[in-house]
Amino acid sequence: MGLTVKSTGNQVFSKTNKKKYRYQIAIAGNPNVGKSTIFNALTGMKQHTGNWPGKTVENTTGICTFHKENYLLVDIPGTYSLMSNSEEEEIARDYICFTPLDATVVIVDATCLERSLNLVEQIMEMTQNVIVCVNLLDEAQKKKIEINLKKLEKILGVPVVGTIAKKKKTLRILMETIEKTVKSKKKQEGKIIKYSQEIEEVIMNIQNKIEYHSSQTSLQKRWCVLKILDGDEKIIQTIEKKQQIKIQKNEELQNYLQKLRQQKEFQKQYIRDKLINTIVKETEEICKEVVIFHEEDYQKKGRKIDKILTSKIWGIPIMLAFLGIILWITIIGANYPSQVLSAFFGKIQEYLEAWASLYEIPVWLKGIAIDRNLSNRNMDSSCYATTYGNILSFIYFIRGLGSFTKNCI
Ligand SMILES: Nc1nc2c(ncn2[C@@H]2O[C@H](COP(=O)(O)OP(=O)(O)OP(=O)(O)O)[C@@H](O)[C@H]2O)c(=O)[nH]1
Ligand SMILES: [Mg+2]
Repeated sequence: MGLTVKSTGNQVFSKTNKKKYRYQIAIAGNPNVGKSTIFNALTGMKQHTGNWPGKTVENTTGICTFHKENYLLVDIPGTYSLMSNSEEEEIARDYICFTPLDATVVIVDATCLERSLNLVEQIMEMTQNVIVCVNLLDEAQKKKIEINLKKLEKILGVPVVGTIAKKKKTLRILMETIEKTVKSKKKQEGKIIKYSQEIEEVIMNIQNKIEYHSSQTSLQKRWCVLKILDGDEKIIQTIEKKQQIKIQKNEELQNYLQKLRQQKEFQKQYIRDKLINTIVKETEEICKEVVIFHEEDYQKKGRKIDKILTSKIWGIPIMLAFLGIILWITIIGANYPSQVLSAFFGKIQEYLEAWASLYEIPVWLKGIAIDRNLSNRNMDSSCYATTYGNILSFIYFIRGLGSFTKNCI
C-alpha cells in the first residue's frame, strides 16, 4: 500500500493511547528544510509550514500508517546544532538522546548540504538508526547542484534517501527505508567521527572511569564522554538524571578532569572549539566528495552575497537597515496604499450614490449598501487589518533575524 490519504490518515497521537503505534520515529533537521512539510504529507496533519526559519518550536506528533503498521512520527524543532545553545536545541537534543527511538530521520537541505551535514554528524554521535533524507532536490536541480546520494550513503554508513517533499513517490521511498531500518534485526551504527589522537586517548581514559548501565550502547557511552569533556554542566546533569550515571560525585573522574583542564587545549572553551572544528572539517571533506556544482559562477555569486550578509562588519548594519525599512513600512509606508484604497472606495461610493438617486433606491437599502459611514467603518477595519498584518510581519521578521544573527554571525 502506498501513501494515499486513506493510508496516512488523520489520526492525532494522544498521550493516553500509546498502543496506537508500533514504531517511534523522530524527524530532525536544520530550520526550514521541509520537516513539517514531510511530516504533514506522511501523517495527513496540518502542522504550520512556511518559508522562514524557527516556526516549529515544540515537538509535534502524528501517526503514519504504512503497510498496515502504525508509526508515530515526531516533528522536532529545527536546529543548526545540538550543543544546547537555545531552547529548541535543548528540546531536540533531549528528545533524540533520551527517548527510545526506533529511527531518527534527519532531513537535510540539498542546496546547502555542508551546513546540514554538521547536524547529521552530531546526531549520528548520539543515536543509532539514523536515516538521512536529502530534501529540496528540485531546488538543488534549479541551482544546478548534483548530489551523489549513493556515495554519501557509503561514506556515512547509514541509509540516504532523496526527496522532493511535494512528490509522494519520493516519500514512499522514504517510508520504505524507515520500514526496512526499524524491522532490521541488526542495530545500524554509522560512521563515527574520529578526533585527534590525544582527544581519543582522553576519551578512552574517561570512559574507563565511568560505571555505565549494562543497557547502554557503545555509542551512548562515547557520547556521554564527549559531553563530559565538553563540560556543559546542564547536559551533564541531564545525563546523570536520565541515564543514572554518577559523574559529579565520581571522585576519580573529577580528579582526572581537574588535572586535564590544567592543560590549555583541554580547557572548556578550547576543547569545545576543537570538537566542533573536527566535525566541520569532516563535513567539508564529505561535501567535496559528493556535491557537484554544475554552475560555479552561480555558487560564487551566492557565496559572495552570503559573505557580505553574514560578515562581522556588514552583517549587523545590513540587519539594522532592514529593520529600519520594515519599521518605516509599518509606521509610514503602509499609509500610502491605505490612502490609495480610501480614494478608490470614495470614488466608487460617489458613483453608487449617484446611481442610487437616479433609480430612487429606498433610503434604508442605500444606507445598508453604500452609506458613507458604513463604508468608512469598512475602511477603518481594512486599515486596522493592514496595520495588524504589518505588526505581525514585523514580529516574524524580528524573530527570523534573531535566529539569523544567532546562527550566522
Ligand atoms: N521546492 C521545495 N520546497 C519545499 C520542499 N520541502 C519543503 N519546501 C518548502 O520549504 C518551506 C519550509 O518548509 P517547512 O516544512 O515549514 O520547514 P521546517 O523544516 O518544518 O521548518 P522549521 O519548522 O522552521 O524548522 C515551505 O515553504 C515548504 O513548502 C521541497 O522538497 N521542495
Ligand atoms: Mg516545521
